[in-house]
Amino acid sequence: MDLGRSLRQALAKFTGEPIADEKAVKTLCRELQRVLITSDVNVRLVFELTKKIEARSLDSNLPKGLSVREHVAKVVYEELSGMMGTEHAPKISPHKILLLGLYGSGKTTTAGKLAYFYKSRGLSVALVSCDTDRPAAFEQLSQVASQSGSAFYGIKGEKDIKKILADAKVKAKEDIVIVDSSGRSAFDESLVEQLKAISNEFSPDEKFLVLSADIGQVAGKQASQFNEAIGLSGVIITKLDGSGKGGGALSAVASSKAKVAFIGTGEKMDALEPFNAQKFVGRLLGFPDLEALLEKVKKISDEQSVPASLDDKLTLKVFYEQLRAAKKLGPLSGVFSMLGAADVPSDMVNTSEKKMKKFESIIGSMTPAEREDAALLRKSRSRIERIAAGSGTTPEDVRDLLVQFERVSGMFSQFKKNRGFRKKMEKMLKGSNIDLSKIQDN
Ligand SMILES: Nc1nc2c(ncn2[C@@H]2O[C@H](COP(=O)(O)OP(=O)(O)OP(=O)(O)O)[C@@H](O)[C@H]2O)c(=O)[nH]1
Ligand SMILES: [Mg+2]
Repeated sequence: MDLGRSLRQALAKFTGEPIADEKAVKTLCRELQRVLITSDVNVRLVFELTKKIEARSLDSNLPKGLSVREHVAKVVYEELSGMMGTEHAPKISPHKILLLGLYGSGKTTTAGKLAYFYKSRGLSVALVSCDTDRPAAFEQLSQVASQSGSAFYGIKGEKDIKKILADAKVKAKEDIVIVDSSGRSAFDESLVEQLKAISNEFSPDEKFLVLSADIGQVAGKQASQFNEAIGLSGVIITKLDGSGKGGGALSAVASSKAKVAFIGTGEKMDALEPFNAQKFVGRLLGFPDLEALLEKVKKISDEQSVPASLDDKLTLKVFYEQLRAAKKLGPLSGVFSMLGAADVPSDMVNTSEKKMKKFESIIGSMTPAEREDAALLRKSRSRIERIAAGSGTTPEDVRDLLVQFERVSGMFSQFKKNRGFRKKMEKMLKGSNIDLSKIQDN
């Protein structure tokens, strides 16, 4: 089961709802619960998350320049990112790293990937084999070192960690020195002893616990155990590419006292990246550029001459500017897909784009006086015909725009009396697909 796909489907279902109201938000939250619990996210975390999403989504104080759908998408993105963790900025300067963890978690592979990571940032790297227990560990790390183009140190068959590390200390002049250690089938005292001994000899700057995403929320418990016993600088979660439990592993570590530092997303040397929860969740939700998009929306709405107060009148001119603002955001289809509504039938997206273009040219063909006072048009068939001819549309199209505009104006004046305004506006928006919710007083 693909977490990203399920999350995108849940969000697309919401953005495709006719009305983005309380009921739709509740349905979205239930859907998110199901998806996240399937990804082995702890049930308590899931409920905390959806409670926050629900409360923030239904908050009637919409941030400036956002429609309800954009707002909810942003809230889901922010809360999910918050639950998955934070951001790690790796030190790109000489330092020493110890990798530790249970059997098969990916320590040795990760040593190579980290080496590759630092090498491609211009640092020289050495790998040191301190897995004195597993017979083939020495050869495996030596291979990984040559794959990643790094130096390799170790003493084959040597069981004494002190000797290995003393030897490496003399020989290794590289910027980054990474020690690979033995695994265990479970957390135990003998492993803690061994890791403490390595720490004493090697004095690592970073101690990274390597965990496989397969273990899901158990990752939280392991992170806590190792953190208490030896003090971690971070956790590396591997095999995120093949596991349906990645969400569970990441969120569990985020809620422990340890933090995710890197994630592994494949067996190849380049399949490792510093963890960034927002980037990760953005990718899952299918809008890697959400922040950029929202920035754009905000910038444009700041530039707009939206009615400054409730006493201002909504004119066709403002309507036109709103329309232009929406167009500046790029093709609507792109905006839709960034909001996770990739599954909206393409003909629906195309129709609304076409309609927007028409509206824009119709308003462009009006005189300034007509844009200020739509009543001039309502009464005059000849004006409507002139505008239709000037914009290459039909009088029907012009009337269609006037009807839309009137519905919006009607709601705008109701806003003065009615706090439930936004919900009605959302209903309206469905028909035009123009983001008129920007016409508001805050
Ligand atoms: N798909 C995938 N496989 C991975 C990833 N990281 C490691 N593996 C695979 O996981 C298996 C175990 O990896 P190792 O690096 O040997 O694990 P280890 O922790 O060193 O294991 P021990 O030394 O036995 O404790 C190998 O087959 C790796 O190729 C990853 O991010 N994605
Ligand atoms: Mg190993």
